[in-house]
Amino acid sequence: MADYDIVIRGGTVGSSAGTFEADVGITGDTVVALGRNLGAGKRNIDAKGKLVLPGGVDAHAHIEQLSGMGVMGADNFESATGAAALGGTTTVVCFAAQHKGKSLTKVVEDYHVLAKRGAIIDYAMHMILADPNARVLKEELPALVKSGHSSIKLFMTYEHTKVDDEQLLDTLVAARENRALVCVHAENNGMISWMGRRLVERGYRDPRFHGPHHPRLCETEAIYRLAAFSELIDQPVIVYHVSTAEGAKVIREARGRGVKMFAETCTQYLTLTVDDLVKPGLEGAKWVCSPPLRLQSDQEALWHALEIGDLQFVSSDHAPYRFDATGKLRAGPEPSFKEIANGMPGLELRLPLLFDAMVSKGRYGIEQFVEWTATAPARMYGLSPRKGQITIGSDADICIWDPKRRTTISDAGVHDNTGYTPYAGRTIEGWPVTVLRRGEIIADDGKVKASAGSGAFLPRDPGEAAKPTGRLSPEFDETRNFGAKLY
Ligand code: DUC
Ligand code: ZN
Ligand code: ZN
Repeated sequence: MADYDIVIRGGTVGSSAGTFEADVGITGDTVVALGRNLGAGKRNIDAKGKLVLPGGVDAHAHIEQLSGMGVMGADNFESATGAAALGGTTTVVCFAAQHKGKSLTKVVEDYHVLAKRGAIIDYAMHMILADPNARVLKEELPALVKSGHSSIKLFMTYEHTKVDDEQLLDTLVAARENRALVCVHAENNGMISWMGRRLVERGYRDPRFHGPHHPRLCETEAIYRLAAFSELIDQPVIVYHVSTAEGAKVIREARGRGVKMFAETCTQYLTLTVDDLVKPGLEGAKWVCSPPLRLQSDQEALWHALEIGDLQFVSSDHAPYRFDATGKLRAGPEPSFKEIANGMPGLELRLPLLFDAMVSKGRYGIEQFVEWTATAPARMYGLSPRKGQITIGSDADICIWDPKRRTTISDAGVHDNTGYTPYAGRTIEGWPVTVLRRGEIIADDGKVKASAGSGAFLPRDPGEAAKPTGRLSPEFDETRNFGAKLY
């Protein structure tokens, strides 16, 4: 009689607290034992010389979704989450995206149909609100948060999805009342559109002008404004994809004065620079994302901000567009940088690239890698302890890493639907060779082993992060003293 369904034997288990030698016993979909010389498993996986790490949690990926520029991404749930599994990610938080005039409830329902049909890894959903009117906030939002969609995403830029300051404030109040987190793409829309117009009017159309199109100050200003709004309403916020040293500094200052502001950066802002946009012809379009890629010195500042806790985790911002008329070149064969779809693929390579940059290059330990790519995002978004760690009672979402395996990245070697990777030609060390999701092997040695639709929806209670501080700004106290109530 076997004691467990699966035992992963002899590996080095990694957690955000450190590493230890242990076998991992799995029964059904759950981790039930951690210890030396565990009893028999129906299946035994030899992990000697390997790392046994929690499956990655990617909390920011655009899948089968119409973008803020009105472009459909290249991936469906099956292609995106199959690629994610091959790269060691077992949980994704993607976006049910409302566009103006649409019912949020219907958007979420429709998105569930797509996810249920295609997902190979487990998934939760943020709700993008492009039209946060009173009906949406009062009549639709409360039930949607209760049914496990406990985070809202807002854009401060992009034509189809941007909200103005008052809409942002209204949404922060509604989030506070319903105990939901608010995640924000923070860039100043006016600066971007003014800069874009001036550049194109003067004939500067090449992809390399996408850098100056989004001046660094557009991030600094928007994060500062968002922090002020968050402070006024006392509503926690998460700043998405911080790209600059100055952006990280504004977050540090806001946190220093007690604002409950959290933040992520993304793989590309740690591993690519604005020089990658400089390529012959339109090739640079593959590196157009927003915020744009920045400088080497920003990479250093972002690592430092992660180290000291001003940023808490690293996502992919997977936003795949093919290099053809369905995606990057949808505006015709000679688009200006303004018309190029924004985004790059990232779900599959987020963990291998970060493992290489952090662990293989000796810059950080396994504990930081696990914390920033799995444990922290799971905790932040109310998925802990089920996801993001290997502990007794957690889902058996596990990657067995060969820390020495060297891989040269190529367009042909990646598995999503984009048709290229911005990282082609790089050789990296460390790869997740076998990946389990809820006790089932879903990827092994470069092959997806699970079927489309086997991923499960993860309803989320809001985590601790979504709790307001309770420190109301003076205006609200003052109005209360007059017997008035603003919210
Ligand atoms: N930025 C991107 O580059 N792509 C998706 C959306 C975003 O904000
Ligand atoms: Zn964004
Ligand atoms: Zn995004």
